[in-house]
Amino acid sequence: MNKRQFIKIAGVATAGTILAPTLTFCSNKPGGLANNSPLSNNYPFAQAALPYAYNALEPHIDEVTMEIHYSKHHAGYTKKLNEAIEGNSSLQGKSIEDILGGIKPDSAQLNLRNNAGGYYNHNLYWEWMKPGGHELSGALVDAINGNFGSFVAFKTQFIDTAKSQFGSGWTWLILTINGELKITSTPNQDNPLMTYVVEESGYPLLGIDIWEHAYYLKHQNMRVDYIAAFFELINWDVVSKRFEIR
Ligand code: MN3
Repeated sequence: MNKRQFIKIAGVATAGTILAPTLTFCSNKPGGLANNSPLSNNYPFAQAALPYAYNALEPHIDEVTMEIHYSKHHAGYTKKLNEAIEGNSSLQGKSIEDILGGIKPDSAQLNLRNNAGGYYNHNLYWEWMKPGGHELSGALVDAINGNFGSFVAFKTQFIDTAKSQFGSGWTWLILTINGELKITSTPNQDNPLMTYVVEESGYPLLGIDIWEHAYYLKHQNMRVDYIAAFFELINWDVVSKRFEIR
């Protein structure tokens, strides 16, 4: 099946006469999750359940980091996202993907941008990891080989991008509207679905949180050790399913 059939580009004219391509994906999956989570995908947004115990990713990611990351940081983004939408009826019926796709890069939307991104990115981040990881297989193998030359070349580029990101943010493997796989990075809690905001938009297949709160207790300044640890945990089954439903 042609993946492009699943990706439509719509020119969107707004009151501000801004014309920008908007990525439209045929996913009604809650919060971008690849499973059949019963979460509602619109306001009020609920934090995705952590699919394993806080200590399940030891020794790669420690229990205290996971507990603080999930119960403080992610819970905080979720709460603040709902507060940002509370008085905004135009956003209340929208999916999180539609909200992300409509965010404009102006200061009036900065709070929504930060918290919508933080909410969505972490829902995915927990799912992208699994104790013991999961082997890469299926159609994504060919796509990675075709786009990067080899899995080793992909991994090298992903690690180099993540370790050289300045400050807090995320490094992504995205599927572009042209059906290409690319590695990108975004600052803060920006997300590749934020078409108006990011340099290169696309559908996030995989992402790593490279905020220090994700690793500093265990790995301190050795971000590269955390990135290597993340690779031991990647649930490639989830990544592949995100690729295959596009
Ligand atoms: Mn985080």
